[in-house]
Amino acid sequence: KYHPNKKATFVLAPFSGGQGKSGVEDGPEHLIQAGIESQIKELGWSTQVSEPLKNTNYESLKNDDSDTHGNCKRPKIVGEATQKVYEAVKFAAEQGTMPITLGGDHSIAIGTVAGVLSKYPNAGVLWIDAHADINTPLTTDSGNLHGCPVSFLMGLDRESYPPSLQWVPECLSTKKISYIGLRDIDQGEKKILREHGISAFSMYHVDKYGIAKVVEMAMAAVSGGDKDCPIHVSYDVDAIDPQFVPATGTPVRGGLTLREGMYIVEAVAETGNLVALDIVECNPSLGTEDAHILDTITAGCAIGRCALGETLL
Ligand code: NNH
Ligand code: MN
Ligand code: MN
Ligand code: MN
Repeated sequence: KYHPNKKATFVLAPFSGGQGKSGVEDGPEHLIQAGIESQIKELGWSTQVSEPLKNTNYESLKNDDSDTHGNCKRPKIVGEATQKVYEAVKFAAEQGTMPITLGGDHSIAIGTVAGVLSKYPNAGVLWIDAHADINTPLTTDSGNLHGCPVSFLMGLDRESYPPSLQWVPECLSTKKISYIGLRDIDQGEKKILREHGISAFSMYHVDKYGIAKVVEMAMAAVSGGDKDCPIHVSYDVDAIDPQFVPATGTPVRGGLTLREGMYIVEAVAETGNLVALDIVECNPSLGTEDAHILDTITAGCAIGRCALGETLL
């Protein structure tokens, strides 16, 4: 419904400053090398590529130990990179194309979700992840900002934000997000989820109801009764079990099967309501053998194809 002309923009976000491990900045290049763009073209989409971070070397700035704010690590580069991603995603959406953002760590979703919500203010977000990524600068233990994007988008604990992230619009309602795949949530995050009544389907719910019912319930939760509600899927590949997706920074066992992971985006594709997709946290440096890298990157490509309609007859 939203993209009858089948135009997509690949927004490349080779950024790793939202967490400590290097290599995740190579995710976009590996996905492109593996053919994600040509695979989506084969599905009838025309594509273009946007590289908002092209002229900045964040990797060289990553070791600046003075870049901290309270417990938050590297807020300056996270603030700058996410703002660039925001502008690129916003522009891609305003042109009437579907932004497909390739990360990079999940902090970049600060930019993607804010960009998508500026074009589609009532969009719902499906956050597919082993983690809730809703720590605030006051609750984070690790200080890694890839564990915090959702709280910034909601404006939680706003007075604690580093100056470099004060540009982030308070754009995401606690009623417009639903999680699928959760299994490693920090205590402070549990409290936030509970206090705000945020919709969340953990692996327990996937086992209990099955993935089809869970996706249906998650879409209903973010749509608020609107059958045409636009949907942004922010897909952290660590939602899928590390036996299928091993090359990622914070693997957690007991995750989605590869088929369950693909089903989620197939079901969203079927509604015609998908307006944006992020594929994040592929870290090719963390495979201990070549097959680990290949499995991870091919799973990332499969998520992209399924979301853009591969399995629709
Ligand atoms: N909750 C932890 C933190 O805030 C882990 C976050 N790691 C992720 N999130 N990969 O998706 O640091
Ligand atoms: Mn590198
Ligand atoms: Mn995660
Ligand atoms: Mn994440």
